[in-house]
Amino acid sequence: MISTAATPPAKPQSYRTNVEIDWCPGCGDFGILNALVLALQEMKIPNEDVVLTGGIGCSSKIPHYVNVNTLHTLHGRSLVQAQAVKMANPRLEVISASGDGDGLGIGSAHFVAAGRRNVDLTYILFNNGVYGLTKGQASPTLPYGEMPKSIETENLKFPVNPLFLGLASGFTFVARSYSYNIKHLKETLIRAMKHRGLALVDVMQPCVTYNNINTKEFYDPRLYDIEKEGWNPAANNEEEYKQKLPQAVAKSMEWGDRIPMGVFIDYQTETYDQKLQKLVPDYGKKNYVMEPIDSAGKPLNDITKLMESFC
Ligand SMILES: Cc1ncc(C[n+]2csc(CCOP(=O)(O)OP(=O)(O)O)c2C)c(N)n1
Ligand code: SF4
Ligand SMILES: [Mg+2]
Repeated sequence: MISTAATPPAKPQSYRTNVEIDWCPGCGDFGILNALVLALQEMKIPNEDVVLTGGIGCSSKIPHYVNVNTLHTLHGRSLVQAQAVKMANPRLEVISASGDGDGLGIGSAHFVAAGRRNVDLTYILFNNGVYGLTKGQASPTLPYGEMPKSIETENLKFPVNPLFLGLASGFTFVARSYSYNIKHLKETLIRAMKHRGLALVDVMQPCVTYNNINTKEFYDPRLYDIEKEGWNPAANNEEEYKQKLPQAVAKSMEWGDRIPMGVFIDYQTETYDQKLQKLVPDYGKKNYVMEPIDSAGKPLNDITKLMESFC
């Protein structure tokens, strides 16, 4: 399903829709919605220039609640659609939302493939350790041996660490934040959107209905900000990146009495569209999706040459 922001804004419009939110009261998803809306307000990006995609899950319903162009896609495909949108129209600010099941279960191959491309967009991972929408089964991030109240035996699988996998796959901005720390989350989202390249924001997002272990009470005393403890994630060239990456990986592995949050790596390097520009001379200069069409959808300009350049 695709919807577009209502009427063109004469003045900035609210970034919230009137769609009724059906998340459980107290769900960490509300904090992510609030932080995203505040981030868009602060960046003053026109509603019609933002595209937000979601997969399937409680978290993936967020496109319905944000007044921008939205795509509610297939399970595990949020990042796929987001990359396609950005490549078709690099002018847009593209954000992809996904649950830990959506993004790291069924969507895990796309997560890794996206890291290898480095398309300029922001990926928000709602990390609650469970499949909330389907009644709390263990998700790929649930720690080994844990048994939240929604499952009948302890988790027999080892978890996927989104930060570690993001760093290993090549995401050029990797961060963690927390849905009950709106200020940190809003600022992290702004930094992620300003980053030129693929940004991952792993958000600790308690599911108050099914996960009675990874709760607010669990995270509040444990989360600490690595940047406040002196870590500088900036890598401005390949040499700095190679030097910082192992340290960022080591930090990403920390889990226990202290859980790190903040930006782990912020590497400025060539994006996928910059590489495409070298192959397709007009790419990025001309906005192909804005080419005029007639009422039957036929292009009014001759685009034969353009199509040939993609073959
Ligand atoms: C192809 C397919 N397989 C399975 C499902 C069932 N399903 C719907 S949502 C979901 C998992 C959602 O978990 P997560 O992505 O963590 O989102 P949350 O609800 O926790 O926010 C599953 C398995 C589906 N909709 N489509
Ligand atoms: S089931 Fe969990 S993740 Fe889904 S809305 Fe309720 S609290 Fe949030
Ligand atoms: Mg989940």
